[in-house]
This record gives sequence, C-alpha cells and structure tokens, in this order.
Amino acid sequence: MNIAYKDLMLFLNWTKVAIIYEEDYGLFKQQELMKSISGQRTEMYIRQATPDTYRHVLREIRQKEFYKLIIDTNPRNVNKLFRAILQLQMNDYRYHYMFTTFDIETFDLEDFKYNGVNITAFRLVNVDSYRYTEVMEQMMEFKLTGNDILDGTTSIQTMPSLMFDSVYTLAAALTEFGDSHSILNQNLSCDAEGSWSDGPNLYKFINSVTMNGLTGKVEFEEGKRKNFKMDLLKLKRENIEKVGFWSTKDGINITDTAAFYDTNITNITLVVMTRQEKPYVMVKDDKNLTGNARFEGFCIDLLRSIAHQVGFQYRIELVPDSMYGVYDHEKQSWNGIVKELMERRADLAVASMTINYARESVIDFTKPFMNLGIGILFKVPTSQPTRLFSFMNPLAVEIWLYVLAAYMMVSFTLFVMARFSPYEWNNPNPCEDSDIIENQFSVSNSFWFITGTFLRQGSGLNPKATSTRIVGGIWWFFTLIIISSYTANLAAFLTVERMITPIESASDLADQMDIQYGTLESGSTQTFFRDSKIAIYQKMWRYMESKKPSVFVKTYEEGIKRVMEGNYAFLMESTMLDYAVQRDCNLTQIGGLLDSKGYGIATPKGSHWRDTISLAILELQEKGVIQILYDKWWKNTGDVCNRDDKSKESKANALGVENIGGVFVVLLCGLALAVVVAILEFCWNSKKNSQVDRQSLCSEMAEELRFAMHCHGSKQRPALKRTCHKCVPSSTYVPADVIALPEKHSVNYNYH
Ligand code: CWD
Repeated sequence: MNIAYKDLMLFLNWTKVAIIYEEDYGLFKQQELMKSISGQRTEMYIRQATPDTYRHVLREIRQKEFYKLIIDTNPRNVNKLFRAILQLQMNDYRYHYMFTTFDIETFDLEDFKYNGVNITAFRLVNVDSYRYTEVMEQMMEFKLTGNDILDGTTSIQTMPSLMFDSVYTLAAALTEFGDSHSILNQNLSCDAEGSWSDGPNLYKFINSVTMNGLTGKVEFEEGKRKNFKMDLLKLKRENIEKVGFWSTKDGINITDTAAFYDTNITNITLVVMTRQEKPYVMVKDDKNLTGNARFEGFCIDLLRSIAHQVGFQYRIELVPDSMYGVYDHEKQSWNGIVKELMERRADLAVASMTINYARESVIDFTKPFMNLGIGILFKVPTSQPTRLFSFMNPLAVEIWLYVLAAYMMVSFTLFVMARFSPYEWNNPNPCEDSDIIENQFSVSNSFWFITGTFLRQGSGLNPKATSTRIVGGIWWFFTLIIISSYTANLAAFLTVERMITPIESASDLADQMDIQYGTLESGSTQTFFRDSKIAIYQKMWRYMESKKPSVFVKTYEEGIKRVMEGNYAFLMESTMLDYAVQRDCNLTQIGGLLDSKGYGIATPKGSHWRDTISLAILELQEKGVIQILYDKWWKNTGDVCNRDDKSKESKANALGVENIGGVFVVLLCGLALAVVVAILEFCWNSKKNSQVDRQSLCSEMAEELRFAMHCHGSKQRPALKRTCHKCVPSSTYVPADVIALPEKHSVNYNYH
C-alpha cells in the first residue's frame, strides 16, 4: 500500500512532507514509507498525535512550514482534526492533505470547499463495478422498507466491502473444495495444538479464488491480495472527484492532471504586500477610494496584468515597517516585506524588490521583470566662475611654460647662429664700398624677430642665411600651430559652459572624504556594500557604516533631497536613478553601474504561484506589455525635464602636452637642422676665406670663431669685413695700426 503513496508523492513532487499518525491505527506504515522514499531527497517530519494533541502538532507543522501532510489517524476522530485545521487557518490552497483512510467520501468536507485546500485519498471500493451497483440497489430496497443500512451515506464503506468480499471469497473456496472433497467436520480443542486437517487444503482453495467483488478484482498470492486497483480521489471546488487511479501493475495514473495544478481559481484572494515607492507603487490622493483602487503605479499595473492572465483576486497591503527587508545579524531575523512573506502574512510581494542571494534563500522570486544596477546620483556641477585670466585656460600651464622656454631658446639660437653664419654679415650700405659689414641679429633684434613672428606681426628683419631661415621657418610653423590651437580652444572655452565634476566614479568617492555618500536603509543596495568582497566597496561600506550623522536614508526621496542640498552622493538603483534624473535637470548620474541584477515578484518559499507568475512575466515581456508600462510611468508622465545638450559638450579641456606636444618636437628638430646647416655654412665660408687669405683652414676657422665669440679682432677680406652691429658707431673709428697697413683690408670695431 505504501508504494501507492510513494508513487503519488513522486508524481506531485513532494519534497517536504509531514506525517501525523495515531497509535494503534495501522493502515499506514511510516517506517516502510520512509524506507521506500529514502534517496528521493524528501524531508519528512513524523509526529504521533491523539485527538487532544491534534492542534498542538498541527501548529508545530505550520511553524516548520510543512504544507504537504499525510494524515494517518482514525477516521472516527477526523472531525476533531478538521476543527483544529480550521482553527489554525491551515485550510487554504497552500496546504495539501493526503488521507490514508479509504472512506474520504464519508467525511463532511463542507468547510474545505471553495477555499482551494487540497485533499486527496485513495478509494478501494470499485464504485463502477456491476457488483457494487447490484449491492447498492439491494441496500436501497432495504431503505424503502424503512431500514436504512446505508446510515445516511451514499456509498458503501471499505470495511463492510472487504467483509463482503471475504465472505464471498470463502464461500467460493468452500464450494470448490466441497465439490472435490468431502469436508470433514472436526471438533478442535482450544487447548490442544492440533490443527484442522482440511485447513491447509481450504487455504489453497482460497488462494485460487478469482472473482469480482466490491473492492474490485479479488485474487490472491500466498494469502495476499494481488492485482488490485484503487481510485484516487481529490476534493475539487465542490465535490470529491476521481482524478486517477493506482494499480499494482501500472502504478499511479492521473487522469485529471489539472486538478493538481489548477490555480485558475478566480475566487482565491491573494494578499499582496508592497511598499510605497514612486513610480512603482503610489497612494492616490483621493481619500474616498478604498481597497486596491487606492493604489497606482507601474507595479500596480503589472500586478493587474498578471492577475488577469493567471486568474486570481488580490488584496494590496502596505508593509507595516516600510522596509524591503534585510537580515539583521544581531537580532538574527529579517524585517520588511521579506519577513511578511516568511511568516506567511502575504502570498506575494509586488514592488521594486531586488532579487539577491540572501533573500532567495528564505523566500522565492519569479523571473525578473526589470533589470538594473547600482549607480551614483549626484548634483549637476555648477558652472566654473569667470576669472580675469581665463584667457590662459585654453592651454595647459605646462604648455605655456614650454612655449616660453621655446621662445627663449629659439631667440638665442637665432642670435648665435646669425653670428656664426657669414651670410648674415652684410654691408649696411651696399651702394658704397664700405669696409664695415653688419649683422642684423643682435640679441634684442633676435628676440624682437621671434616676438613679432610669434604674434603674427613681423619685425622688419629678414634672415638671409639658410640656417637662420630654417630657424625662422620652423618658428613660423610652430607659431602657426600654437596660435591656431589656442584660438580654436579659446572659442570652445568661451562658448561652452565649463562644469566641474569633483568625482567621476565609485573609486573617486572612496578615495575622498569631502563628499558624503550613502544608500537606502534596509535595502539590497545596503546589503550589496555590506556583503561585498571588493576592496573599494568594502572601504565605502566602512565609511558609510561609521559616518555620524548617518548617511543612510529612509526613502529614496530623502536621498535625492540630500543630493540637491549638495555635497552628498546617493548610491541608488539605476531604474529609480533614471526616473529622478529624467525629472530634475539638476541631477545627474556619475560613472557607470556597479553591478547588475533584477526586480522580481517574491513569494513565500515553496509557493506554487512562483512558476505560474514567472510564465506570465515572460509572456508579458515578450508581448512588450512591460515596456509599454515602463514608458507610461517613466517617460510619458509630462513632468520630464528638457536638457539641452550643453552639458554633453561641456568637455572643452585645456590643451596639454599630449595634444600639441608634437609641435615642440618639430621645433627642436628644425633647430637641430638649422645648427647643422649653420656649421656647414661656417666651414664652407672658412674654406673659401682660407684660400683668399692664404691661411690654413684651421687657423681661418679659429679666427672666425674667435671673432664670432668675442665680437672683436680683425680679419682681412676684400670688401667683406665683419663688425658687430652694436659696435658700429655713428662715426666709424679706425685704429692707427690698421691705417698703417693700407694695402690690407681692415676690420673696424667700436665699443660703446
Ligand atoms: N532599494 C535599494 O536598496 N536601493 C535603492 O536605491 C532603491 Cl531606489 C531601492 C530597495 C531594493 N530595491 C530592495 O529590494 O531592497
């Protein structure tokens, strides 16, 4: 018999079962059942009970959250058991009672109808058999004569039926036996050990009997019934009905599967726990509204769609402590919606309830209906105050310094190069045959030339030597790039509003102490930081936990208020963050999301609603209903703020070395080239002069070099004499020794 229960439990996928049995009532063998289902991963809680302890035992079972019960008590006490079940309100759709009695139809189940409670039992009597109809008719005839042997019932109970079949079996066996043997009547003493000599033969005849009785086909094997069948009965809405059968040959066979999974009981009213949270659940202003009509929001619309699809009624209740639910390690208990579900004061929780590991271990979640992550809400940074020297902003400080250094270096190089280069020494009066040659690039002229060209003005000076022209050309190129970059960036700086964002990511937050930051209290965001193993988040948690006054807020509106007051960053869920940012242009999101998770509908552990509602969510998602609801509550509410895209463009940054550093490299290369060319010019000229002067190249070069470096000394050269232009006097001074050598050209110099 236990095999039948085991088969049924496997079919119903029972993994947590409580068994209540009564001593001396032996239809059911708990030990055997335990043995037969061992290895099936079924948790069993077995309690012995008497009518006096029914309530106590049932309460324990309720506390331990067993919803599948096998009742193996004496049917005579069943009314007491029913009363205890009703008193403890263990008579709703969550509970499933499997009775071991075969006479469930004789019970008064009036109090269990229409509330969805599951009651099943097997029936041994075969009510469809010819023998049953025949016997019933005979019994009805008795009733007509005023002798109601049915005793008010409409069925024949199992014990009389078994008795009936036993008598018929014995009669059949005796008839068979009598036909083949003469049965000896023998007086037997109760004190003597001797047995009836025909007993074993009669036993054999009984074993060979086959007949159709009230309890179905009667057949034996070694004295035990074989090949029998039992009907499986289940309380449906109003009546006990046959929903399948079990036979020794085929095991369990369910003919009405829907009877076990039918949640489409529209008059079941589920208690739906929620929490006020804009735009998920909001209480309407109208005080005349009652019941579910008081609420509106995304979750309320979603719940309506799901209830319509799955087919249930619901009553919305607000969670008393206004918390979603976190585990308090000190109190070792949960709070908020999670607690309400755990203590079965609610059947569902429809809110912006985040699915996380800690909660999933004590309650169940459906598939997520929305995906999100934790983001940082911050106040939009204020515009940078205008400053007197803002014109410096387009270039980074180091670029200004490099430009200054380049200016000094190029000016000096030009000066030196001009002195060395013979082509920069010219007769100031080319029409006259003068002994004086001049160099236009004195120190001040070199600086003036570089300044003028830097500011795109010119200076009246023109380099003549290739080397100095290279210096000038490369400097023009340099100034072209620097000035155009500066001008372009200055335009950007003047047109774009500059924003100062002191933090750009969670690690920026963690690394500073000026800006406070916090999360919603008793929510999954808080739990995320508390339980995180990532060093940055652990650091942030230590800060948040220890900060006084508290950085945690009771509602996310309070968090937004603190952000608006300034100097506070609110770590919040991206869905809500989007909602806030879309409505207030003074708010912005900083950085990306810290994690990824979803909102789900929560149910008590083991609730069968979870799977049905998950299916409904998937269907609503595929049909786009959830997206439509999102748009309705997030985007089309008319209170969305219009951002011009200024803030996006506000990225005009000072140009640094990484942007225009290349132009300095080009300048240095140009200068190097110019130096090389200057050296070549110098050498070439020295070689030429050495031939004219009939001197060795080395002494010519040394002389030239000395002259260039000291700005004095003499050199004979036809019509080509050098002088330092500084040395050029208003009236030329010619030393006496030079006059004394008329056949030689002389170099004139003058000191101021
Ligand atoms: N919740 C949270 O923990 N942080 C938030 O920023 C918001 Cl808006 C809500 C609650 C969370 N959804 C939960 O289920 O605990």
